[in-house]
Amino acid sequence: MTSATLAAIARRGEVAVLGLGASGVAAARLLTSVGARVYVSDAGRGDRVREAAEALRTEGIEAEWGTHDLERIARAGTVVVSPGVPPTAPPLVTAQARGIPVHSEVDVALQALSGLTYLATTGTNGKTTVTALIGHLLRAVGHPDAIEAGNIGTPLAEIARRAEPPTWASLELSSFQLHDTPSVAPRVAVLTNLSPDHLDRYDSLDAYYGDKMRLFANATADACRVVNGDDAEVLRRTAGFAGRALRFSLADATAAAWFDRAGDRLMLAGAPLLPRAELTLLGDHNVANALCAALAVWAADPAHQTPAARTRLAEGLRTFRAIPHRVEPVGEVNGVLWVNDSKATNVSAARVALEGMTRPVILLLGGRHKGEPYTGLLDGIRAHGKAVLAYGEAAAQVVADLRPHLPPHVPVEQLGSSFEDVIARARALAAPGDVVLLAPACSSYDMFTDYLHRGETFRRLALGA
Ligand code: UMA
Repeated sequence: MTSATLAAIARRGEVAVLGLGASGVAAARLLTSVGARVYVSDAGRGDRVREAAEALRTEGIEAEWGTHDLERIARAGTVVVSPGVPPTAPPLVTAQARGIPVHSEVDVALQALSGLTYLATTGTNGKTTVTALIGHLLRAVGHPDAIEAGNIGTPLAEIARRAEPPTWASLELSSFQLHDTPSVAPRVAVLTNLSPDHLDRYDSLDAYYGDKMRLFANATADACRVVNGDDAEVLRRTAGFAGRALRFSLADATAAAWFDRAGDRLMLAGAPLLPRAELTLLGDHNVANALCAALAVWAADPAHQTPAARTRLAEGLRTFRAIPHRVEPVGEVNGVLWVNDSKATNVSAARVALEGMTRPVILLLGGRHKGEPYTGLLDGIRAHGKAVLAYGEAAAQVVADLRPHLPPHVPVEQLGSSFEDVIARARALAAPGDVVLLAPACSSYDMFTDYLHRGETFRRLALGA
């Protein structure tokens, strides 16, 4: 689709935008700016939704909260959906029954940004870090206006309203967004990995992976994809798509980008790119993220493959810092490194963080239990653990799952719901050379507003502020 179809959407009648979160608000404003008649609704009743509706109303956009007017939506020419609205939601069921075209906010924005060259990243884990890395590397190789958008935080529709939109972008696309983005056609499509997730929304793993695969739906012979060569599921599912396939790998020297462990360096296109020690990110998973992003940017344009561009790519990797709350080293105090992975809200994310540690770990585990057993962390704790501090609502469950399986020299201590006490105990246990890792494997809602609040609190207390 081209930007002409945005005008076509406007002509087709009222556009029903679903959701008053960041995406819905940005889509409503973008569509209004191209002359569409817009009706935005959100079933939520909270202050955030009400305030968003009121803000749009002051701009002359019809917005309603606490309900979706299904009769009105049934008469719409187009429905534009926010990623958090599941396909089973009544307005989407209505749209489907009436044959009304449904587009994601990203799809609408892409149609407005016909001059944009973009790399798009999806996958179960690591996609936010890879998206941020790609944006940083694009700027490093000579696109100073390159931006990051999509699931990473800034809706693409917000970018599309800029008077001078960027010419390059790094987009993070979730499976929810890809579900309704038929026009997606990135310069480079990136798939970090595949593992089970979001099974509260999808009927099956196949349906979840199927939405991820929509990233490649428009791939032609001159398309390019960068995929994880160490992930059999990724290789199997992407094998049939047209275009050039480039792999990154932590072990395979035949991959286009790979980690030469013996030489302790990152390799790109047959030559050394950067010594591992010069990448400040912790853990093998971050080496994979760096290889993936460097390869994607390298592949995106022949101009990124010159010796000068290669030097800038390496410099970009060197200057990239961890994204807050994602295996983020917040500081070293008296020889103890404090690492904030507050975003690790499930067992698999916590396991990746734990396995990336190279020092003895005091692991802070707990919060609101989400139903998964913590036994999935046992191997990582056996390999790296010095102690586990279980806290919050999940504390008793953490102890029950872990303590019977760990040797006595790796204690699992149960604490309460004072995060100050948790940090004080970690400080008492830690010796120079240790790491205190917050990788809670739980949601934060028992003690904090959200994972950001939890991570900020950890940072403040860790640094003794
Ligand atoms: N709603 C209805 N009717 C329904 C169901 C929901 O009106 O039947 C409403 C909700 O009340 C809510 C709105 O619809 O107000 C949905 O908003 P949203 O959840 O899509 O929130 P946005 O603020 O638009 O944020 C979305 C992404 N959120 C989700 O995918 C859940 C953000 O990703 C993204 O940063 C943002 O667009 C900008 O592109 C967040 C996320 O958690 C970070 N993503 C998931 C993840 O990473 O695992 C996929």
